[in-house]
Amino acid sequence: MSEMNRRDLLAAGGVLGGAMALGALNPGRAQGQPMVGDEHAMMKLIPGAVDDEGNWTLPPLGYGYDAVEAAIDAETMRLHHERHHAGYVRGLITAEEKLAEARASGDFALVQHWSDQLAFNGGGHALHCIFWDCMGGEEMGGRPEGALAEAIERDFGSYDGMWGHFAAAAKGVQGSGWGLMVYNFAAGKLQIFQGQNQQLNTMWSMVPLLALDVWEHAYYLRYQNRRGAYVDAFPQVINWRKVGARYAVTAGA
Ligand code: MN3
Repeated sequence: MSEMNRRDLLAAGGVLGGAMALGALNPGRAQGQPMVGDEHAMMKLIPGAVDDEGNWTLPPLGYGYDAVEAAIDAETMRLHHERHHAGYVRGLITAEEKLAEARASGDFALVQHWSDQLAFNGGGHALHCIFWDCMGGEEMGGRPEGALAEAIERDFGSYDGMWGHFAAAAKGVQGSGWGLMVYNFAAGKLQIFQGQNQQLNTMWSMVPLLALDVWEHAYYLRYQNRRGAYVDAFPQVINWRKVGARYAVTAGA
């Protein structure tokens, strides 16, 4: 890894500790050990999802609710973070508790229900952590740089090609969901997906790098039903350096 990438990673919220190498893909954590330390850098692909003890938690945004007004109003950001995202964290914890109870009792009558809840709320928690991390900071509104910019040219032809595809996908999600630019580690390339709800339309071999929430709760106060205007405003608040930091970890760039 180049010194530039290492610096960018450390700047990306200070979340990506020293051992950034791909060895982090297989941290070999012993049962019961807390999930902390440099060997767990891959966990930081979902920034702030767990606390220092490895428990699911609602992470701070890392900027004020009014910091991304160019695209999203402060009240929407506050409600989205404090209520919607917090609700997914509670739902994720509850689902895990109920599944632990089922294992202890041997009664798996509700395993389908709680597995659905685990996927929905766990997907919601992970994607919101990434969504917040894609925005804000001094660099927001810029363009991809370095290894990520090269990968975008390689896999989409150009930045404009990528953004045109991403925006169309985000605007075209049927109902509630996400626009997602991901790193597909099965093929070693970038792709764009249309997430449905919080957990559907995945290929299981992907790490979201850029995530745009297109549930109505993400934009309705300012934009009402004009999802397209919300998507078109999003580039003004994207922090590509943080997106690039996630790419560097997943691709080993
Ligand atoms: Mn949301």
